[in-house]
Amino acid sequence: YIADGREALQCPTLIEDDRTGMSPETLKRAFLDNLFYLQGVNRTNASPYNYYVALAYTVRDRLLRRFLKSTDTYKQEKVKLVCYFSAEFLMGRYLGNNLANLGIYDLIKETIEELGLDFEEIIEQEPDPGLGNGGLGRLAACFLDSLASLEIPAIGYGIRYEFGIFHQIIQNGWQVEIPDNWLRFGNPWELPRPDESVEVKLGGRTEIYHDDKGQERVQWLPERRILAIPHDTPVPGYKTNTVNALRLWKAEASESFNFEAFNAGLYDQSVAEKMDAETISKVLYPNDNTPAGRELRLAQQYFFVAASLQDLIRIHLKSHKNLQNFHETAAIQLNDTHPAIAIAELMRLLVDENGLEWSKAWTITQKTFAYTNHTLLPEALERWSAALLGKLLPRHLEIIYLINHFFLEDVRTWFPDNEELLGKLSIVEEAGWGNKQIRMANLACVGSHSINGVAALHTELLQKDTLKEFAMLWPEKFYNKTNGVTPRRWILLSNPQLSALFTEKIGDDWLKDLKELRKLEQYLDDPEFRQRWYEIKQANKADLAAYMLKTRNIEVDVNSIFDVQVKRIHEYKRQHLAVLHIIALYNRIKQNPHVDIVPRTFIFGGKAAPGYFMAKLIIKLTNAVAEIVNKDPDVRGRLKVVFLPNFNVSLGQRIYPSADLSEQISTAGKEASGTGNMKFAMNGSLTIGTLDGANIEIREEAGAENFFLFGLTAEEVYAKKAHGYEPMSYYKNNRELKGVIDRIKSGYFSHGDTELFRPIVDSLLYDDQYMLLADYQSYADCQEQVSQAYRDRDKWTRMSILNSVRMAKFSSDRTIWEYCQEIWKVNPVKISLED
Ligand code: KOT
Repeated sequence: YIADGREALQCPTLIEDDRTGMSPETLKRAFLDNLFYLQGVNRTNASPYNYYVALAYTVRDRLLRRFLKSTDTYKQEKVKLVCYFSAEFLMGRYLGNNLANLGIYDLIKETIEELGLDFEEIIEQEPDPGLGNGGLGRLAACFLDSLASLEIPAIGYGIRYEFGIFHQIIQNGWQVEIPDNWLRFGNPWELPRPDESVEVKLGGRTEIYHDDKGQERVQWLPERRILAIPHDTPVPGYKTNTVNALRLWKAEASESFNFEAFNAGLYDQSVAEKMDAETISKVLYPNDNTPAGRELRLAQQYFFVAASLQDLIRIHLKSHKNLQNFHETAAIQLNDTHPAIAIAELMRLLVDENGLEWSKAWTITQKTFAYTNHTLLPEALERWSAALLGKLLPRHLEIIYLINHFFLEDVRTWFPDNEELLGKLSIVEEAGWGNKQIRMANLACVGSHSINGVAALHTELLQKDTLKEFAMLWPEKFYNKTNGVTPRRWILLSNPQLSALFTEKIGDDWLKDLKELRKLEQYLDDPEFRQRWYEIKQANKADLAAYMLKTRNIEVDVNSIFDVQVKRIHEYKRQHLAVLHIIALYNRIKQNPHVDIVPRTFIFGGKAAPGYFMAKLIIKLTNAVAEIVNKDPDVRGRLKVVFLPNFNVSLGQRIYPSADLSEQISTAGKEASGTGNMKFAMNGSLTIGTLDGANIEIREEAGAENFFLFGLTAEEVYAKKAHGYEPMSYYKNNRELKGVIDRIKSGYFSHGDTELFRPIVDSLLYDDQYMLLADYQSYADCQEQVSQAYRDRDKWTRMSILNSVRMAKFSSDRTIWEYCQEIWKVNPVKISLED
């Protein structure tokens, strides 16, 4: 067998049954069987969605053997498991990814096409599972791919939200949110495991009692119990036998509770309680870089963390007699502070439920947890009011007070008489009027053996600023782990043509070791190679142009610069800085309709948190400018502005390969890392960016001469703020900038309404927290350099090639390997398929 893919699967079994066989005949039979017996349809009446489901099951069948083998091996070999705790996993569609990682993408595509079906159309049927907001959730997904690809025993723990991130539509230029009912038609990828359900307690009070030895102990008398039902999705590595699990918990009413109410004749009450329980995993909070602060959100966090810890303790006790060495079984990574309540929960489980001594339990807890911080924005740091936390989790509040008490006692012995330091380090913040707040970042720092930032600058600023007291206390706990993205989804799947070119020239080792791409630098001076590079970019642009025509009815010129900014909409990310520049170009054309401008297509995409007024107004402004610019005959196809609705993982896969220019223009010191910046560069986009987050490292790797740099540095931003920043002076002293802002003020983009965009104008002129006006001229000048560079196709193509082939550092394989070696202390485990 060569062509049947079994070789690629390294699967020695010779059974050619319908659920494992890889010959085209068997695959076709399996596919048609899944159409008929699982869905009750046949070739005459099947919908494209039916075909998708049939294919999904055909692929899932071929994952299961390795999935179970992986789980069994982990159990038998008592390996240390990497447990990624995250409230968000933004996985993107599974079908194409699983085919690619199994190494059977082409085989299946051909087989499906032999049946006369449209493979692309089938792939597009899958709802994009949007169980995350943006970078933080997508990072978790890239990490799972890398963990499995590096053969690391790992599990992702999170919430099976019934509704993911809302679907965004644009109406009259405004964002409108539509619920994302992604599970409506079922989910072929998940395996519910009701037999492994666990109970999660909430509310109530605590009580002191005496155990059989007369010891004084505390127990929690909860008010409610909720069932957590695990749903496992297999996560295959790229061409390995490792298939790890993403275990997401669904909340349901615990049967006993229901039953009692039912028997008491309180049928309606029992139904109400059931609905109440299910609310917990109902919907993802759509906030990025802002905390929700709602009781239900805290319930969600505790729910998945409590269920996951019970799961891990159950696994541990299968092969160990007690919990003394729990930290040798599980390395738990906290994806930001969202799961940080796990620290108090593990203490409760160890001390209250398993009778361990406090200090022993504390040592185990600290050795188990590691914390990743994802933001420097002070307002994004999670705090829970002690009153709210105590109401939902009374025992945890007591435990947090105890942790804080012992911690501060230690600090006092190390630094006597330093009340100010104590105040900064304290997990409990006294916000006045007896209003206590629990600082989750402080809890995470105290309860973990490792604290990391997600890019070099970010980690540096954490140590110097946000977490400086902790860095002073425990410098050895701090690590930098610059983010990365998986080249499987973000190059191989997204950009098949570029991938084919890579593989043609250097073989396919680059997919497991992105450093291999450096070998392509030898083709830099080869005009034929550059021509092919250029043609691939143009072909990808043509695909996106067709998509824009179809979805937005906007015609764009593939010879214009595709200048793209896709990411969550946030003031610190400064989408509106790009809009100011577009208006400046527009004004130049209006002043001189014959001015020579390199044609550009400005493409925006991203969601605003539904409660974030300014972000929503920025979307409206972008669309308002698009409306005027796109229809103005003076502009004559030189400028186009397109806001693509509902930016998500699937749309990202279309967009990154088609971009010429990647906009990474956050105020320096505000974007922790960014990961879109990496996806663009890998696909040959050039970056215009500030010295912020991972941009700095991207520029280092690509070479400064291949990066369009502008703007203040983080240090300059702080200095300017300290010396009293006056945005108005930039407005007064810069004629072009004044013209831009006056154009908005005048109501030109708002049908004469001078009030609509006033909040944006006022915030820029009187506050400008994110220093758009200070960076404006530098940005506009830099954009002029971009235009000039684009005029020289050969030069641009060389820069594009160098960006792409020098991005090895930003493979999440590199990131994950560092976490494994330095933080988790785990090694690969080979999965054998021999019985
Ligand atoms: C969300 C809520 C509270 C605190 C932080 C966040 C957060 C941060 N959500 N996403 N991030 C982003 O995480 C990415 C992955 O590390 C970074 O690349 C990006 O800069 C963060 O903004």
